[in-house]
Amino acid sequence: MSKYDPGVEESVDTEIDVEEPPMYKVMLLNDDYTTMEFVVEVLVYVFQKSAEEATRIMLNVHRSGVGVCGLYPYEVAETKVNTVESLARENGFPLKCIMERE
Ligand code: TYC
Repeated sequence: MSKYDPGVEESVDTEIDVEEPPMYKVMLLNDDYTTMEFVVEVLVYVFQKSAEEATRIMLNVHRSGVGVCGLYPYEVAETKVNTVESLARENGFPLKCIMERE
């Protein structure tokens, strides 16, 4: 009775509702004091951008006032914002980094 019978097909509901976590945009804001070089370093170090992509994002922020660095789940986004702001303060720059729900 309790023996596994390979002749009987088991009907197991394999469909699981997997909710994607909400994503957050992490953005840099322009200012007049943070050096371009520092912003590029932050984009490479914190957001794993190539030097070329980092330069492109930095120039976009410089020209338009704001730019997206990436999309991340809440805790990852929060950690990146805190890391950017800590690095900026340690280096005497007013660079602002914010996050916004997608
Ligand atoms: N505007 C800054 C400058 O001219 C450069 C800069 C770019 C600062 C992007 C912040 O998020 C920023 N030195």
